[in-house]
Amino acid sequence: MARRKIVAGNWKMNKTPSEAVALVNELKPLVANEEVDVVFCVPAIDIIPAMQAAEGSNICIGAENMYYEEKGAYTGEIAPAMLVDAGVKYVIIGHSERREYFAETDETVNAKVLKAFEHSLTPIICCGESLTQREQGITIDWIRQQIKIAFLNVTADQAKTAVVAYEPIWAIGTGKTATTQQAQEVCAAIRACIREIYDDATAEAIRIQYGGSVNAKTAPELFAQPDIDGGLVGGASLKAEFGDIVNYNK
Ligand code: G2H
Repeated sequence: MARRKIVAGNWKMNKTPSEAVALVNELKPLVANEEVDVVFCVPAIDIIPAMQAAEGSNICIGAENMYYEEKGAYTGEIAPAMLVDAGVKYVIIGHSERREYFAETDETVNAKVLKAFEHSLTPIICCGESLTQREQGITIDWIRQQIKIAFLNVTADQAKTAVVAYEPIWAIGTGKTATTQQAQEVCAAIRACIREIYDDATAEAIRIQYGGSVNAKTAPELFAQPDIDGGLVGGASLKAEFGDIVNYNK
């Protein structure tokens, strides 16, 4: 069965609540592609107003992060139950910016992935290599390690519903997109790794996105690759261009 494409915006630390409402209203008519799952992952404070603005559209509002504990004395953190109560379905986990600036590790990523599944949230699990790692020729080994740890103790049924985002760190916000071949090669290796951990059915069901300076020009070829099931889009998700990315097939 063909996998349904998923195109997610990652707004990062951009847009106040009122700006979020304005952006959702602007993009709503532009992203109305019923053949694609469209997700806007927004800052926590924007979730509720963005969700209200998106009502009645095909836009699903997601979160950019969550904590792996249920509740308690964790000042500044967002609990999974808070996201669920707000109506969130998707949550980005382990973005390279979280790993770099907020000390997230493969182990905390795994804890968050398990907690997300416990709450029936769909994790968008990020992985990616640095430029040095690519130049050293260890990209695939590195990604396989990230995937194996992220999926520790995750069941096959859970893994089937997960989304993995392959984001080469050197391509994030730099304007350098990985070539289509580079992106497809790593996404195929991720699927092969999932096949090794689980089975064919899980590998065929899981959705793998490419992320890293995706734009309206690069999206059609990237999304046409056999192992790329959509994109995680940063900069270009904050403007009308996101509509063209979502409508890559039109
Ligand atoms: C990679 C991506 C979104 P950008 O971080 O996750 O951002 O498209 O700006 O490179």
